[in-house]
Amino acid sequence: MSLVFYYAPQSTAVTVYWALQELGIPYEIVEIDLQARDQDKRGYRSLNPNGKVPLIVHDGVAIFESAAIMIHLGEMFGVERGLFPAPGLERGEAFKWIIWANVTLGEAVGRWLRSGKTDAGARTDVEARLAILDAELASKSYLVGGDFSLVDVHLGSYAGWIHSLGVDFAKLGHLTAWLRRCTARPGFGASLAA
Ligand SMILES: N[C@@H](CCC(=O)N[C@@H](CS)C(=O)NCC(=O)O)C(=O)O
Repeated sequence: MSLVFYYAPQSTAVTVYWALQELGIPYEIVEIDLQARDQDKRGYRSLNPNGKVPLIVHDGVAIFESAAIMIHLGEMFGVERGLFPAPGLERGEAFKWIIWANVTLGEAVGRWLRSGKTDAGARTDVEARLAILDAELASKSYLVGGDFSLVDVHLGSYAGWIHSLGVDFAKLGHLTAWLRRCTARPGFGASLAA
């Protein structure tokens, strides 16, 4: 098995870095210097025409988009390690939350950031969508299947980033407690230090 992970610190790629720590599988890491615009080099664009990180190349197959990478790693390596649900209803829930983060939550965050954080409506939408996650976590310790999984890695990484942008989590007690549980894991610490 060969797995090459294209990474940049303080980027969406940190999510995948955390997942790889949890999985404990061997991989080669290639740092893409976004300031130096390594992502525009022809060799990189031939693997990811979007010119963005993260990207993995698994046995010669290039996979971009953090949600797709998380699902792929979960299916291939997570099930046997108890970090991703087997095919079935919980697998459907895993897809639901990972896609929701990138599409629905991400849409509001992107709109808010593109306005230079001045669009109050977008900010309200970010908070309303985080409240959906908070309500989900009112009755459970982790998002899917009762135990920590790559779904928590994906959404925990995303939620932590949103918090760092200055969104107040004071009213989101369940989300905050879950985020503390997730980010206490060594894999999270390692992803920040990388
Ligand atoms: N939808 C993509 C977004 C990836 C993305 O926006 N990556 C940023 C870093 S956070 C990037 O590589 N930017 C470089 C550029 O746009 O030149 C994903 O989830 O993987």
